[in-house]
Amino acid sequence: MSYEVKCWECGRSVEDPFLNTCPVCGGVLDVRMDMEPLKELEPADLRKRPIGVWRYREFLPVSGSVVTLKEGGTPLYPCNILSDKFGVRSMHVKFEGANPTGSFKDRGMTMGVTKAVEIGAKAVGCASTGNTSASLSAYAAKSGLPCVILLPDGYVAAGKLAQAIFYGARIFQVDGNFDDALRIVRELSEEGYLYLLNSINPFRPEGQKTLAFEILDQLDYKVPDRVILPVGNAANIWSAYKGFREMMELGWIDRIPMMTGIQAEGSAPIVHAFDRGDRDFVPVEDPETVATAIRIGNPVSGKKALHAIYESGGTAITLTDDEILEAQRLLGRTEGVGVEPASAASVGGLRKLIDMGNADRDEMVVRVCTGHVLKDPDIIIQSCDAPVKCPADTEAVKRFLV
Ligand code: AN7
Repeated sequence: MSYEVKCWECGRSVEDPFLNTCPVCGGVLDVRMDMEPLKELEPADLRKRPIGVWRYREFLPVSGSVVTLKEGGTPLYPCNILSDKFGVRSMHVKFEGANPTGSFKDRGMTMGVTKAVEIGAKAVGCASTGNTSASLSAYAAKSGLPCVILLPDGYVAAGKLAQAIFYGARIFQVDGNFDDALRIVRELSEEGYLYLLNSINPFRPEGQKTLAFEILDQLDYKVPDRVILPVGNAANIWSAYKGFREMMELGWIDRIPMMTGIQAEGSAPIVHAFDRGDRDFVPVEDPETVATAIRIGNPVSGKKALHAIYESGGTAITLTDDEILEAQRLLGRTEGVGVEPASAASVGGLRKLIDMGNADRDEMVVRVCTGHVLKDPDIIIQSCDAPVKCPADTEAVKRFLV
């Protein structure tokens, strides 16, 4: 395993592992694995190990021991009832809610916290709409590193906040939104208070790219036509694209799925840029959506995400909050898969793309559902029918049943 960290904008090599932007041009960084040694591998070699992030360890920039909670290896559910309903040929859900802390963030954190330990970080930290903090606090606990978390006060779902508190992180609820919290934690990291583990950290997407590896592995290297993901800070769609690219470089696949990003209408800088045909985006000042996970106006990986969408021939669209919540219930009530609102965006997104005539019914589609329904119990209680209150009496219950 050998790799280089390079500026994604100007191409300069960056040696200092504590940096998360280019010291010369300020661009975002990117890890480039040396693909040559990987050419000796075959998919069958990897399959000797259990499925999960570390099945693909030769693709990851780490050589020593790892901080792991056995992340990844999440189910890829065929959704036959829903695909019939939508009238599409084939549709799967990659259920990332089945990760150790209930979201896809664990793929990045096993990698990122492993790196933090390797380079001798004294503390780790992040800003978060919730899932990043839930994940980092668990991996920090496992590694023994202190953990500092900044959250937008009042906009983090109860399950996620409870997790971060539970695992023992030091938590600050900032009087501002996610973008404010990220600005502060970036300054703290520049001043040496902590090793930053937001997705601007170049190592985190390396862990997250295993999402693409697993999708291919689980489909026996048959390439889906389209992969749909919710987009917030925009690292996950980039990471998945990167995973597909690496498999193509090795010749294990011959094309990349159309990377399709879904944002909430009130929080959609990437979709606006895509609609204009731009490769850069204008931040949204006051992002708003019921899907608090993706309530982000200034996505740090926004340019990378746009690159992934354009280069793969994909697309980006918005959903309203009502469409998101409807899709969430639909997935739960037809397929038995419980996801949080942000994740449901990928489900509602497909229906809308078909209605708009932007997706072919003949496509083989994988929708990535990034987080578990239990992350945000309040939204379920608000958006679904309330249970019936009744006396402790069989006859009374029977009357309600008819
Ligand atoms: C369930 O936790 O940004 O586009 O701070 O929790 O890679 O940011 C969460 C994002 C999608 C968006 N689905 O992924 C955070 C945070 C869920 C999420 C996203 C998030 P990116």
